[in-house]
Amino acid sequence: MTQVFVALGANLAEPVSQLNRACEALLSLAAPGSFSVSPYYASKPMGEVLQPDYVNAVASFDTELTPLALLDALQAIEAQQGRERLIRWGARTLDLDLLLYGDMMMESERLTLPHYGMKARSFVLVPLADIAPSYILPCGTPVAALISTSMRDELQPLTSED
Ligand code: PH2
Ligand code: MG
Ligand code: MG
Repeated sequence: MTQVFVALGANLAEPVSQLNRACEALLSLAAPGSFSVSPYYASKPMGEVLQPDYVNAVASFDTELTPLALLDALQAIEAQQGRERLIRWGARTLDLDLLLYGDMMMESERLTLPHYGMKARSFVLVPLADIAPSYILPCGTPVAALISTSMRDELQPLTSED
């Protein structure tokens, strides 16, 4: 059994509902009692593409799936929720990025672990630290050490009324 972290992001077709649905689907991949998800945050789009704001969160669970089987399962959930791969870094109904698979480090055509961009993204680090405050990345760096005040300022926590 391995603890994994998955980043969730959506900016089309009622993003909060997309994340709620995705959590239901992720729960079905998780060992009983192991699933947790961070609060949801609104965040400005990173990158050059003009697009709506995102809703982002991070989930964690234990699974018996191998990294590639888990990647397949994540992509199947994206597809179920209407994901179309049109423009790189463009708007999407649901993006599920595998951030961490235990301490595994790997680089292959389909999958890089840890996720290549995670150490610089507020919308990944802040929710990750919400659910795993003392987590130490496979490179030895504590997640908390990568979070600056300005990163927190980039994110707007959503309340249940949003
Ligand atoms: N995902 C992208 C591109 N830009 N910006 C934010 N704020 N959140 C995302 O999840 C995001 C993004 C491509 O995966
Ligand atoms: Mg992705
Ligand atoms: Mg992504």
